[in-house]
Amino acid sequence: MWGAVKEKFVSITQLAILGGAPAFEMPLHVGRPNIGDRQQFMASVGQILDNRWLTNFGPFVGQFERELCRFLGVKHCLTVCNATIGLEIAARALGLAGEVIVPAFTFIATAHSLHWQGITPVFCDIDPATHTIDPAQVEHLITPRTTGIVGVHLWGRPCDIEALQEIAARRKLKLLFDAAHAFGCSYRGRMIGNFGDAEVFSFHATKFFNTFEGGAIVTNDDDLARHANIIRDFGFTGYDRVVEVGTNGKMTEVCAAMGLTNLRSLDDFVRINRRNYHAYRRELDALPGFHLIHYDESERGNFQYMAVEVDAQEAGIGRDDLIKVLHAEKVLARRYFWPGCHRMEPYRTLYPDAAATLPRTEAVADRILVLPTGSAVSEEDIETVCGILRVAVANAAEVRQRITSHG
Ligand code: T4K
Repeated sequence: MWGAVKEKFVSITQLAILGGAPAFEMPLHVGRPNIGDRQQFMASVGQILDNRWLTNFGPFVGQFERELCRFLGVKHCLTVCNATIGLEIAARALGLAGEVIVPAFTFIATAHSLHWQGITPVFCDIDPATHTIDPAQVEHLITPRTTGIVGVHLWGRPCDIEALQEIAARRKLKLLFDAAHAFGCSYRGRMIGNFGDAEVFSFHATKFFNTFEGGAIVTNDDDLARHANIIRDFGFTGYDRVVEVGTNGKMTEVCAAMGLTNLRSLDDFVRINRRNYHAYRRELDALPGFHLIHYDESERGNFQYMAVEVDAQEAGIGRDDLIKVLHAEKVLARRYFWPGCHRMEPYRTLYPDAAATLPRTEAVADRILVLPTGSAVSEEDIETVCGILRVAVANAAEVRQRITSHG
């Protein structure tokens, strides 16, 4: 058997999907926000109100950007209102146009940030071992219209950066990284943020490090930083002087204050995520058909996504049925990033045959299950979640039958 089953979950009849009471009273979310020292944050809010300086590059944004540069060891950091706008600004500042190669297995914002500005995202398959863009296929997708590659450090695990840099340099393409998941992670001992032409982080509420909404474009390229800075501020270079099309990408002071507060607790957030990751490993590694993603612990990581691939053959029950079982227990597990960008509009209509060229994306998207973690999730919660999964797997046929008969 697979270790001790939690007392509540010794028998199939206790599952909520079979009529039992839900395991949790309140929903257990995949990524509740981590929140640092409230007093420090509230004091900063008071300071902002006293300053009467709420946005437009105030002192909190300035300090936050300087601290991020120091933490990451990068020359330039431009905070933004969210990572989607950050990707749009970075793409425009880099002069991306025509076609840009992106993984299909990512959050839709990666593709939309390009399509929004008339750039064609060309979907590339992933390496099934890392879930990141496959450099070998990138090479095959390059055409005379290709201007760049956008790699995504999915789950905070870096892309094959060296291979992508080599291709980009040889084929004279721009290389941008969507580092939405990878704040606080390193690649070969160097912090993510230092690679490609630029990298973009997300500080959304659901990320392990948040500024409510927010993000940052980071780069070591002076000209690119200067250009992105102008685009972030409507195209202004001074009072009454606009030199190009820009947008409003600014971060507010209150978001920067949240960032400064949460930076102080960053190590705690990582420690808790790492503890949770190992708790899941202990509970699920021996469960048939459950393949947890691995984090390379010789590098810095944030452990913020607890992603599992479920092999329906080995487990006797598929990912979608397990989601139903978990949701009935108020465990709101997710299927990030099913069904893949190529199966969402407008790409689904534009490229109806894309799935045939993305077999590994398709396979992983059909198996992926993302479980709750973060500072709102305790080891006891994890034991309960894993107890539910064990009972569902041990009684797979009956659970499947119940789900089928109840639609
Ligand atoms: N690139 C990649 C690879 C990304 O994953 C993302 C965003 C981006 C780019 C774009 O970054 P941003 O423009 O967002 O900065 C969420 C987030 O909205 C999104 O930021 C994130 N990736 C994506 C993976 O997940 P949803 O639609 O799944 O979020 P939602 O509202 O269902 O929330 C997720 C969970 O968190 C729920 O279980 C509820 C809980 N929650 C949520 C919020 C907002 C809370 O407990 N408190 C909260 O305040 O997209």
